[in-house]
Amino acid sequence: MTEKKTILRALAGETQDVPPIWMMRQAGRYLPEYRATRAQAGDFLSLCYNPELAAEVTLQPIRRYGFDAAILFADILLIPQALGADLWFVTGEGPRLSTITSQAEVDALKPTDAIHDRLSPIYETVKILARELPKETTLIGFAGAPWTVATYMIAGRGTPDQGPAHTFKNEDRAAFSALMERITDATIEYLAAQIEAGAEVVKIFDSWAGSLNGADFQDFALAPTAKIIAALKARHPNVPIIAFPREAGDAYQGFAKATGADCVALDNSVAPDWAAQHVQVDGCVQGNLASAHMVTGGQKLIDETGAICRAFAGGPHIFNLGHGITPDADPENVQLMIDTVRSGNWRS
Ligand code: 1CP
Repeated sequence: MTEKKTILRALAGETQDVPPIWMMRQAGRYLPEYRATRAQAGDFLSLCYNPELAAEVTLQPIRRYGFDAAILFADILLIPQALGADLWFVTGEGPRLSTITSQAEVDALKPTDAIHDRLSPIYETVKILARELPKETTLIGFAGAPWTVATYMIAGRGTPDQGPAHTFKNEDRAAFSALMERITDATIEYLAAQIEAGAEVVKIFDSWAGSLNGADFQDFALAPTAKIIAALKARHPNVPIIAFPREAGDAYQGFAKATGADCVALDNSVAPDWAAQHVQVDGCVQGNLASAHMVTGGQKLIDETGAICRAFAGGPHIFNLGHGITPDADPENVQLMIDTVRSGNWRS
């Protein structure tokens, strides 16, 4: 056995008796200690840009649960802000941004080099975490994938169907492609800086990949992710990368090979047995318990957690939810999920 951390072993392709575990949005509103620190910071963005407090909320779920990985506390919408978009959060509603709907607005964005002016506190958070995390815990940095980030920059908010982004893509392909390129370049520099500050793994969140089909999926979900991964691998060949093309469906198959990702994160619309056969054959997978179980708990949580562990037991697997935990989740259900995974009682 190597000394390597459990998450890094899974990402290197090792099959383990018990899969390592962490949870999307593990630092978040379901935790009373998170709500207290967020109140101390004043608001969500002030929390993101305060390295001491952002490191504190990143560490809270590690202290409480001993997850195998910590994910940097920040947000995918900090890149638009670093590129010059206005960004604010409306309490109870979500993010709002100035919109982009023309080539002139794309041209007015700040140059890629300028992003670090805004984002340097995030690198400071990473440095604190690299120092303070327990030796066995892996530090994950992240960014949004270009398509998902573009959907927010174009619409100025979250949308149920990413309608404004599809309209812009279909009506002004040149300006849309220019925007995608600007985000892609900025994301490469942002993730490289996180790695240089101490992130051991990075994850690319394409939350709205599922709204792209056919050639659009190839051009705007797969290709930009492949470009980011190639650029990062050229500079940091030993840093593993997790890609999350959420709700990609059949297009999960082959995604790791086509993009160079070391691991593909699965949402809970994917059947674990199908994914073991068609996705895990190419390497590590992460996922994919429905986050609703963190609200409802009980025997159903235990059964579903076990079924996922069994389905992926023949290959490299990192246990996680299929999407972020929600604010109405019960912290005790998170403990039940972890205990179920680590007990190994799910083995038949
Ligand atoms: O009120 C609060 O405290 C803010 C809630 C919150 C949190 C905890 C937001 C606002 N962002 C975050 C942190 C965050 N966001 C992390 C930190 C690390 C962790 O997982 O613990 C990460 C990785 C994200 C990523 C993120 N932000 C995504 C991709 C993943 C996903 O959930 O699909 C997306 C789409 C966002 C945008 C965003 N930020 C916040 C909200 C409420 C949203 C979604 C808005 C919408 O679509 O309407």
